[in-house]
Amino acid sequence: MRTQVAIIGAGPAGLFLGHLLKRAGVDAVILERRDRAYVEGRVRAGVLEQVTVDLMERLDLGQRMRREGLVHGGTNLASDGDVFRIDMAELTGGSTVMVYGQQEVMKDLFDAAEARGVQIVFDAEDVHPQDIESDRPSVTWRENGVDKRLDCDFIAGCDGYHGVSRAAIPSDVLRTFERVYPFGWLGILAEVPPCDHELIYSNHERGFALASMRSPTRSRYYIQCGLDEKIEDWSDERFWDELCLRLGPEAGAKVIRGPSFEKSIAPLRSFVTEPMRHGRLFLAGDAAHIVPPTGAKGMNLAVSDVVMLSEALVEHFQDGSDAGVDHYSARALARVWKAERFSWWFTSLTHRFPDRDGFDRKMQVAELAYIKGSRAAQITLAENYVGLPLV
Ligand code: RFL
Ligand code: PHB
Repeated sequence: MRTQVAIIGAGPAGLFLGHLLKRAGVDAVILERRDRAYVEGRVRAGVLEQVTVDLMERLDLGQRMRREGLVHGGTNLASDGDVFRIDMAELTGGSTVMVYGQQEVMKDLFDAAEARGVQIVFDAEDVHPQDIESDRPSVTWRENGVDKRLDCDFIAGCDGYHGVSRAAIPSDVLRTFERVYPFGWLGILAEVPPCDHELIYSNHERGFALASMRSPTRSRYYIQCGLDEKIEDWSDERFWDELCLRLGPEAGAKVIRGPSFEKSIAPLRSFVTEPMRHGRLFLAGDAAHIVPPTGAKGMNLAVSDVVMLSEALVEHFQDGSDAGVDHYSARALARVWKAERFSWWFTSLTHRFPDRDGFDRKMQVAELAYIKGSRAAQITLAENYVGLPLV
C-alpha cells in the first residue's frame, strides 16, 4: 500500500488531520490500534475553543454542535465558597467557548469520515514508524495476524501520550520537559441538570472542585484527589458530599444529586517534547505534549497542531515548498508553551498542594481576591481561557 501521509492514531488529532488532508486532496490513511467504539467512548474534554469551533465549521461538521452545544460567554471562580464570574465575552471583545463533549466531536468526525471516504484502519496491532530519517518512510503493522506495510512521504504521529511515534525519535534528539502534580482528578458523569448554567472552578481548603456539564440535563463534576486513592472508596454519596463542601454553601446548595454512570481518576501532568518533527515524522497533540485539564486546553492544542501541520503538508504537496514543513515544530511549540503556561498557572492557583505550607495557600487566596477585583487580571485569564489566536 502507498499513500502520501500515514497518520498514526484516530483520536481528535489524527481524525481532524485526516479530514483536513482529504479536503485539500492529499492522500492519507489513518492507523488506529483500537476500534471506533473504544475511541468514541472515552469521556474526556468538554470545552472547545474558538479554534476548534471554527475548524468544525470549516469542515462542514458544525451542524449538530450548533444545535446541541452550549455557548459560554463567562466562567466562574470560587475561593472558599465565594463565587465570582469572569465575563469572558465582555473582557475579550466577544470571544466565547463551546461546551460540546469530545465524545460528540469524535462521533461527528467518525460519521463524516465514513461518508467522505477518509480511510481508517481499526484494530491495527503493533504499529511502527520505519525509516523516518530517509525520504522513503513507511509504517508497518499487523492486521488479523497478517503483516502489513504502508509506504508514504510523511508520517503524522497522532497516537497520544502512550503512543509509539514519540519513541521512534532518537533519544539524543528529543528533549522533554515535565511537571508531575501530586494529585489527580476524580470525575463523574450523572444524568442531572448542572448546578449553574456556566462552569465553576473552585479553590477550597479541602482541595479543588470543578462543576461542568455536557448538556442541560447532564452534569460533569470533578474533585481533586490523592494519587493513591481508589475509585471503590468513592461511593456516589461520598463524592456528592465532598463536591458540595468544596463548591461552598451557595453553589453546593444548587447541586442536584443522582447516580453516576461514569467515574474515573486521571493523573495531572505538564509535559512537552521538543522538537515536534524529526526527519519525515511529525508529532501532534498528546503525542507531543500534555497539559493538566484545568485550562481545558488538551484537545484544543491537538487541533491547533494539526491545523498547522495540514497547512505545511498541503504547501509541500501543492506548491512544492518545504517552508511550512520546516517551520512546523517551532510554530506549533510557540502556541503549545503559552497554553502550558496558562494550564500550569491555573492549576497552581486552584489546587491544594499537599507539600506546600500556609504561606502558599495565603498567596492563592490573595491572588483570587486580586483577580476578583482587577479587570486587568480578568482580561489575562479570559483571553487565555478562550484561546490565544493561531499565528
Ligand atoms: P488521544 O485522544 O489520546 O488519541 C490518540 C489515539 O491514538 C491511538 N493510539 C495508537 N494507534 C495506533 N498505534 C499505536 N501504537 C497507538 N497508540 C495510541 C489511541 O488509541 C487513540 O485513539 O490524543 P490526541 O488525538 O492528541 O487528542 C488529545 C485529547 O484527547 C486530549 O488532549 C484531551 O482529551 C484532554 N482533555 C481536555 N482537552 C480539552 O481541550 N478540553 C477539556 O475540557 C479537556 N478535559 C481532558 C479533559 C483530558 C482528560 N483526561 C482523562 C486525560 C479532561 C480529562 C479528565
Ligand atoms: C469537562 O467538562 O470535562 C471539563 C471542563 C473544563 C475543564 C476540564 C474538563 O477545564
